[in-house]
Amino acid sequence: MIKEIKLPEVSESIQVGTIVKVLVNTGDMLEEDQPMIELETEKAMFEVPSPEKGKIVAILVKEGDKIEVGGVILKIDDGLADAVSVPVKEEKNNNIGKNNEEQIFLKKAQSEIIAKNTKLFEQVSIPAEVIKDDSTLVNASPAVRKFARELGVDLKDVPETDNDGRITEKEVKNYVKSVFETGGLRQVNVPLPDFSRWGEIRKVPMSKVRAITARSMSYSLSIPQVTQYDKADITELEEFRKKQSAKSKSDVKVTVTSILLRLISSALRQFPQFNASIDMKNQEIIYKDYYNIGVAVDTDRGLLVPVVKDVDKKNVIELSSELTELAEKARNKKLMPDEMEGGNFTISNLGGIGGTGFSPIVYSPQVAILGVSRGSTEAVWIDEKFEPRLLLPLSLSYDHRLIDGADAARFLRWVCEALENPFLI
Ligand code: CAO
Repeated sequence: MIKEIKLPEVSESIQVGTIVKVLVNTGDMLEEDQPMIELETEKAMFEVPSPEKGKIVAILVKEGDKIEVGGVILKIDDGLADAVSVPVKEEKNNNIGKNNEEQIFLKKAQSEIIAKNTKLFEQVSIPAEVIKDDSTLVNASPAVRKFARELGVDLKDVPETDNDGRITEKEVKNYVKSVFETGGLRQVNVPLPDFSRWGEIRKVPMSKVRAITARSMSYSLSIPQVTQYDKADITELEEFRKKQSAKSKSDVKVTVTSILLRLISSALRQFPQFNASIDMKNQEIIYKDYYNIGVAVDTDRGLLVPVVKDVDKKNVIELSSELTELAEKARNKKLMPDEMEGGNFTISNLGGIGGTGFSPIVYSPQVAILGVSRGSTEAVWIDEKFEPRLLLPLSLSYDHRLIDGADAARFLRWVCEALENPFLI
């Protein structure tokens, strides 16, 4: 029987994505859970596994296509029944558009998408091909679109508040007002000079991860923030960590970052304003009674921040193992959007690479982030003489609208003292 394999819902907040790579070919035997495509969305890039097995008889998408949740990715023959009723010619390659049947499937899939969108977004004219720009998925009248364009507002950013399914001029105005009230600035697209005047250049399209990072960093840096620096003496901690790792029967390596995760969750409990968000519109501070911490992971696609959930309920070994798994998933494009959501605080450890200090950018709406640089041996004046001690440079950036400098100094000192007393861990 011929079956359509559709894009499943991967996260409530994701409705559309771009196909980065098609990982299968027509004629392949597709196994259950085998990755079919690599999908890039506003939140993450990940592989989409097949929910069923069967022989691939048609692939309806190609690299660069946009696809909505429910859109058909490919068709399989599960070999069970009805196979005779749908004659399917075997494909020699996955060249879209060359085979008549595929063209029919493609047309059908496109018209399904268009019909769905036309119904949902009556005022929007969707191009008669696969959707090119996801801002067209926002339901708004041409007048509101023009108004938003004139203000430099991306309609995707405007929250729809009166639940009638359409963005109104009032909602655009309220959004602009809130952007100013929260201190967030829109990024201005300053025209660039013609760099080719001075030599050869290459233009490469920005990846989704880079585009999202650029947008979220610009917004986050518009928040008034300050960085507090300190150093923790981790001489004893390192000895303890090495002993623990040597003693450990499992493959799990206790790392500086996993120890910090555990300590930071305790610090957040001690200093609740660091585990909060600020709501300028409603003039409220939202304190969170759960402890989810993001960890910046360096991948070949750029910075990704998976979130370790309920850190306070896990020990250092469990945290080490979960962090290793999340970092691997991030590097292997296996991280799902919900694994990057819900963080209250972020740790960015660049110490494995090097550096003596840096000021991380608060990942708004979080209010603080801890930067960790490379630990190194320094001469410290102790009991009337210099002693070689291993010092770990820490930098805490914080949202100064909610956190005062003295609070930040106390928070960071608390973390340093906890690191200096490893028996507490
Ligand atoms: N000082 C000195 N050495 C450090 C260190 C530090 N601050 N942090 C880690 N190291 C060492 C570890 O001890 C380990 O050495 P050994 O192999 O001898 O034990 C080595 O560096 C590698 O550590 P790791 O990377 O395996 O483990 P981790 O848990 O400390 O870090 C992770 C995990 C995911 C944070 C890290 O791999 C990573 O991706 N860091 C980059 C984060 C980043 O890009 N931040 C920038 C964000 S802003 O653009």
